[in-house]
Amino acid sequence: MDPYFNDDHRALIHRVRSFAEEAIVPVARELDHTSTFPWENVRAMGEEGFLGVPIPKAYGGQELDALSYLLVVQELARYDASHAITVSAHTTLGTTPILRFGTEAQRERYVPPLARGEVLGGFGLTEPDAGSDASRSRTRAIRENGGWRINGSKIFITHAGVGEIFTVTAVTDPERGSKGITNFIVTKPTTDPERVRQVGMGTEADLGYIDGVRAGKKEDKMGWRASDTRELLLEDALVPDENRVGEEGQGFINFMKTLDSGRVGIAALSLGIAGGAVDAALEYTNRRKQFGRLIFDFQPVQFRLADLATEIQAAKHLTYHAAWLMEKGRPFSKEAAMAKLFASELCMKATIEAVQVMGGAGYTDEYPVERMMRDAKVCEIGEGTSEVQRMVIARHLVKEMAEHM
Ligand code: COS
Repeated sequence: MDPYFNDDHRALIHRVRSFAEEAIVPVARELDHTSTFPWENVRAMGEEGFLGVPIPKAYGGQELDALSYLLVVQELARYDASHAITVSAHTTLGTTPILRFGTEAQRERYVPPLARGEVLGGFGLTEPDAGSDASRSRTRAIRENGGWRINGSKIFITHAGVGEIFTVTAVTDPERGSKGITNFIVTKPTTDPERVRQVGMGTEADLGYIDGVRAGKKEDKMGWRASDTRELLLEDALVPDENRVGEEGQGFINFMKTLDSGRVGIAALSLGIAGGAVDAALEYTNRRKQFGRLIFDFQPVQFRLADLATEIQAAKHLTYHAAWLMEKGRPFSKEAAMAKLFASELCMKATIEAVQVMGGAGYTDEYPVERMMRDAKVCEIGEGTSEVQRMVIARHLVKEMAEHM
């Protein structure tokens, strides 16, 4: 029995697994092959409340704790990482910046449709010349008629096509570096009008779309193929000042805070993939025989799976500890980076090992581990590469050392 979970957490895990087995398992392979966004399942996840797990009820959410949210992401990823990143990017990146840093009017207008899963959201930070070095943003916002004229391009943006509400960064004072960056809410219509009409969610025309905000080319990705990733273009977009989120110059720091939570989400997603891969390998090696005995009965296979199970347990402690700090409102930036670093590198390793012990079968799409292996790679890249996580951790170590001197 896991000491972190209460009965509500256990019931939630059960509910997510039942949903995934019924709705995701039958279609995950096809969605991956065709790189199709799973609109029906997204609507169903909205109905289940999975698109607003930690959001207060007053704003249309479920008002569950941080661990509940992470468990939803983790359990979805056990079956399909694309569904999990859709929930994670929509919730942490798409919804929480407005909830945490927005005005009451912004919260009331934008959070309920997001938390109820009526429209999808995202956030726009990365640019062609500003990836790991996120404060090098070139997207420019210039004051005009009491609003802001914004020009620039955001790349690798989850939901840039399917989504309608985004919080983006733009430079409002180029002289001030990371302190000259501000956040704005921008809106655009979904790129899938016919599909959203069929499924009955995904668009909200009275959001009032902003001219000049549009999605660019869809990325053809190695993994997370059923999630939507595109460029988000801001072309002479006139954004009213009432869409500014937080104070001028606070945009970079607010996005860094958002990414701290996002990184714990990626740790949970990585844990889900790793757990799914080890389960698949355990099941297969306890069924298939070679040289007259079960593959699992070869000690090197047992040792590999035992090591992975141990490391998954360690990753759980790191991730749930970061969640606990987050829930208590304590600093958790270092712990988030540690959890994300360890869990994402573990999920890459676990999926490679799962394919290896399953041999030829693991390498085919008859089993989900080859997809998991492709899905794992981006966990070491998205929401800050492993190198960025190590930079963040190292900076905390130096700071802590200075504090203790
Ligand atoms: N919480 C609160 N404040 C933070 C913060 C955090 N997690 N991280 C940085 N800040 C603050 C710093 O304290 C600093 O403020 P002061 O000047 O008042 O001290 C300010 O933000 C600038 O921070 P820093 O100097 O560390 O910025 P750098 O330009 O050196 O960037 C890294 C730091 C590399 C850590 C940052 O750019 C980063 O995380 N890059 C990766 C971005 C990323 O994850 N992209 C993926 C997006 S995909 S969704």
